[in-house]
Amino acid sequence: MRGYDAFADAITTLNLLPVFGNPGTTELTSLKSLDDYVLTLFDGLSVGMADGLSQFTFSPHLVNLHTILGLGNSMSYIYSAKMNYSPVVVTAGQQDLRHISMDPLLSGDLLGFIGNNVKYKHELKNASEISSVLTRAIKESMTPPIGPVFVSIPMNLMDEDFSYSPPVPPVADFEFSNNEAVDAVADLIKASKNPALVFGWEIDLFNAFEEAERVSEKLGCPVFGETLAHRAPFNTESQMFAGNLLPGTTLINLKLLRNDLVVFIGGDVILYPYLPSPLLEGKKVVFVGLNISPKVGEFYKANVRSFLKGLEGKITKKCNFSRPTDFQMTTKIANEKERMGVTYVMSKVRKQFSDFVIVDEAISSSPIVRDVLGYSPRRYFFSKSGQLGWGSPAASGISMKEDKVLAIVGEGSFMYSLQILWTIKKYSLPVKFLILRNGGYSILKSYSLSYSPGVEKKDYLSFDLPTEKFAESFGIDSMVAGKELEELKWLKEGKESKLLVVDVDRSIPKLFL
Ligand SMILES: Cc1ncc(C[n+]2csc(CCOP(=O)(O)OP(=O)(O)O)c2C)c(N)n1
Repeated sequence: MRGYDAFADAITTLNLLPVFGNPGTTELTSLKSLDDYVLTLFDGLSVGMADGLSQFTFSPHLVNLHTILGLGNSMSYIYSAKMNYSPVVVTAGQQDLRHISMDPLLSGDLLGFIGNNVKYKHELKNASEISSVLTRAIKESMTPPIGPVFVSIPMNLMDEDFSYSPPVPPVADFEFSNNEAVDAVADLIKASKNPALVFGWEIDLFNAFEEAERVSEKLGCPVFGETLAHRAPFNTESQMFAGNLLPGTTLINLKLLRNDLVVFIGGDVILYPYLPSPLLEGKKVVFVGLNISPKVGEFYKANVRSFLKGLEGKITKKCNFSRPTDFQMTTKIANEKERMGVTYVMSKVRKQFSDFVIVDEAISSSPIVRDVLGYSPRRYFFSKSGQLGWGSPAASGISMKEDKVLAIVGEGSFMYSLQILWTIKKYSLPVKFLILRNGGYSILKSYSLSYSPGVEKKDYLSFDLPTEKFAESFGIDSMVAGKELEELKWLKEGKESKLLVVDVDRSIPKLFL
């Protein structure tokens, strides 16, 4: 069989289709027998789409990039996939090996270039490696810590004739129970006076929401969401939910001031910006999970779902926490209406889009998006890398499997991946966009006010973008919302992609200490 037929058969058998990519001459031969292809008009967008889809389906998806150039344009998306624990299989063409010693055009050290941003990388040495290397790549991507992998494909191998054996799709097994962890954490809880639970994204990954809620109700102690959770850490409708931790040591310490034990389950601590207080000093801290790498305290490796099932039978009531009713919320919403505050806007979004997957790249508004819209299973995605331009392709990738997807994006961030609108139109993807337009890079102004006063006034941090016109030029229907936000109903209707711009409050939010 020819290399290109083997490549097509292997990725079909391994359930990796469609191929997301942006091809060049070094990839054309490998694509000869493939039709299920999604074109993005900027290389990184194909990684962003595959990232969103891989996370949403919890299965690997494949990207085919154009040698070192496509790889270069995709590096921050690959880094995001790594930070998001997303099993993306990245492939790229390499120059013809028969003249590689001459450093021809479109050749380069692809493995060196991708560095440690993937967990496994390999350049094919001959076509007969196709099945085994792709199978291994998938296995590696789905072994905790889950993450992207890379295979470089020298173009001449795709024309090679060889005897092909199809791959056998590997089965990922995450039923990693750990009785020692259950006993140890149960003992710590028993010995503590006032424990707190912090849940993280693995609750969503392993669908352990019910188990998490049962354990927290039985214990009666407050539950917090991990800092900058990139997926839903808990059901926020629960009376046990006490809010999200914010990513500064001092802020975390203050929230957990009265707790002598903090149990992190399926989550981690991401910090930004630097604050001088040491993290949770003097407290007993323990982490449980499969994909996390805790920086302090004790750590037990376990699947959070089986861990919580085990823990439930070993704990008794410790506290009597129940979330107090937030009486100020209604007043806050009403007060914000005139100036189009984001809390007001999100309260309206919540009414219309409660059954939608939310992809959050709202940046300075993200804390409000989380607080007002809340979390529910497989309904919240965010990039843990801090990369702008991730949300729009990730939402588009998810919308290949889910009709109800709303990307909430800052107007600055939206510019980083504008070309995704072309892909959305071409493949009739149903993703909806809500653009929060606040006249510039608001979060940078907010940061400046706290840490570099004066910079917030710089001319380059403010701009006016006709975002609705950009959408129209790609053939995507768009509107600018009025004060009543009636247009949200229009945005929600129908399966075609639409974009709604909301001109929100331009005052600089106080986001940093
Ligand atoms: C690829 C990339 N480039 C630059 C940045 C730096 N950066 C972080 S937030 C931000 C501004 C975001 O603006 P916008 O999306 O309009 O949201 P806002 O802060 O106004 O809410 C920038 C430029 C980044 N995180 N990623």
